[in-house]
Amino acid sequence: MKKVIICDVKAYCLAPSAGLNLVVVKVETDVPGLYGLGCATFSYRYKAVACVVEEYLRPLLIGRDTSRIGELWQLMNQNAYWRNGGIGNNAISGVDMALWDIKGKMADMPVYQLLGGKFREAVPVYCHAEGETIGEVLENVRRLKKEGIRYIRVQLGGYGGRQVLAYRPEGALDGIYFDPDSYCRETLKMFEAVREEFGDSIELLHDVHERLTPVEALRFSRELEKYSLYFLEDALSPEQGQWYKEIRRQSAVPMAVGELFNNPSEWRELIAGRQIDFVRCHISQIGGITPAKKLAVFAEQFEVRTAWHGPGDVSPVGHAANIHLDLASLNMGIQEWAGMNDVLKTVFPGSPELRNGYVYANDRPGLGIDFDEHAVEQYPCNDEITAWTQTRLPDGTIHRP
Ligand code: GCO
Ligand code: MG
Repeated sequence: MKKVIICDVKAYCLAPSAGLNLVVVKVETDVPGLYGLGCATFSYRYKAVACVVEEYLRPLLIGRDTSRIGELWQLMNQNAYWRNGGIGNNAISGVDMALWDIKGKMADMPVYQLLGGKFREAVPVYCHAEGETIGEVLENVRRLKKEGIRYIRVQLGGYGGRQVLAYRPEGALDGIYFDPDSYCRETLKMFEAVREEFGDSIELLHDVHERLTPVEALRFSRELEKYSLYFLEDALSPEQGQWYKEIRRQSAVPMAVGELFNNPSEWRELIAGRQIDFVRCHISQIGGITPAKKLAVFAEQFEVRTAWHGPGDVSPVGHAANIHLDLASLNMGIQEWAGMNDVLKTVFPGSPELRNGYVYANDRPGLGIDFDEHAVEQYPCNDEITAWTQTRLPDGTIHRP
């Protein structure tokens, strides 16, 4: 088969929705009209990712054979010697997904076919119901249930619950204040109210977002058992992962872990040690489809399921990659779905579609999605300093977000 050669690699940065910066990578080839798209979205460091793509990966890749996806992934991963960092991995992901897109177009097949074909016709998803009051949360759960969503993540207030400013000492620094104790107490009341109204007609999920200390997380997991969660996400920070074995020993709440991880090796012990139940990676953060597929297969050996990260700061190209992987993975558990508004559907024609609780990929070759490059001017990126991650405990101590 004639080799198809990489002729150019470009990064496009834009914020078409909710001020969330997206990074889309385009790999162009020596075949007129044949190109691939990938997601390299690290919203808060988008300029750094685009720089790695265009200043380092582009010269490394021009002239190389698009068909050799595995070889090129390794080449990119080790080219800077130091590896497995978030910025480099996102840049690699953009190219990796684009190469899978190109291969699918050349084979005239959707990527899920290249990954082994469908296990299901569509992907079950979970959506977010949140609110500043329990009443608001219940209202959003009712709305999602009416739309046919069966898996619903419920959050009272932002991550870590509602802001608590009452206990700050004089001169305390600005930030997003939260109180772990009131977060746990109020969240338990929220679950009581949700189960009271909806019984077991819906599956409930919740994201601790790494905000609790290990013993707080252990206690919280045990108190949550009566509400039969589908999973509890990021009960611990990545740095405290060793505690999962203790939580597993004392609690039957399914654990979902990993959106903050950069390298599949971070899951190794958690999966092989049977300490967690779902892998939650931000696929561009670990380097794209190539490592994600390997991780899914490894997890399958232990009946750990996938629950790929699917928030607003994943581009529709990244959501398409999630869906293709989901369709072709036996151990797909659930897919997070932050939704796709009309602007995103216009900028990214062919985006996967949500219908009655399931997301459908189209059957076009490759990832089946396109990208309107002119949208970059129309939707410039947001360069404000990231505020929501400046989180603090009641006494003003800075705390992980
Ligand atoms: C989730 C995540 C996100 C992240 C966000 C960071 O479970 O979807 O926790 O909400 O916080 O992607 O920008
Ligand atoms: Mg999360």
